[in-house]
Amino acid sequence: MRKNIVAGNWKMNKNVIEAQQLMFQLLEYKKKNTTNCEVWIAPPAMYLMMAKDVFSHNEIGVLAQDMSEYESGAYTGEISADMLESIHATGTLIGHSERRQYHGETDSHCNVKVKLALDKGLTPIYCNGETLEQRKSGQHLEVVKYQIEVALFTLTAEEIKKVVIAYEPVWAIGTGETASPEQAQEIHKHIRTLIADKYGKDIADEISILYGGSVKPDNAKEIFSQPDIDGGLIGGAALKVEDFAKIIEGFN
Ligand code: G2H
Repeated sequence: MRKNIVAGNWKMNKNVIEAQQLMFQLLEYKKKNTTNCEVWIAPPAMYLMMAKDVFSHNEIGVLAQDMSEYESGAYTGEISADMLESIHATGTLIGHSERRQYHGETDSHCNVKVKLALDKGLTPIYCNGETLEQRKSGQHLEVVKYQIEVALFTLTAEEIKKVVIAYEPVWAIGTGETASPEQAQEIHKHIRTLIADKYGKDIADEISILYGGSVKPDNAKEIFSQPDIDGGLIGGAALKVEDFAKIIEGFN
């Protein structure tokens, strides 16, 4: 059975005091409550070590928001797969639309990063999704197909089983606009079918596909109830423990 996952992407938010406070609030919540999904967070890179200390018994998985496509060397500002492995991170986001938009990341870069992460035993959370223009012109299924094929279809069956996919329509990110549960389900099913056609149904059924884009406490349950949606990648609503907890409880 594939995993249900709720992952919080903190993006570039919180100073060190605020970050520590939220981590302890999350730890407290996790100790007091049984959750029906895995809970992961992706804090800014400079707080990853702190997160590993706070969640010392792996109560909450710790993800990077990005990782270098290079193994090591003169790449100022970058974080390597080896560094993430050495702190026992759970994995890393790869190809978030904000990385694509502001840092020129492409599906080919993502393909290299996914492979590097897997080689180090990290879980890659491969983010993809169409823009508003692409949806309006009816290209969304084709765009997502291309993204999945380029970034993932060089992997072996054993490798792709370990990938988590996050479908995040760009038009729904941080805009307050959410894809309807039916719109999201359509794409999630499309992604699973693409994987089934290439690797077989058993493999496709093992892969967790998360939805991201303005998930909030009041819409999480309905989104998570769709058959091919296995959780969420949460941005703004992951910054307050009360909101994040309600989203996690969408699986109760
Ligand atoms: C999508 C999501 C988390 P938000 O980027 O990655 O952000 O929930 O704020 O739309």
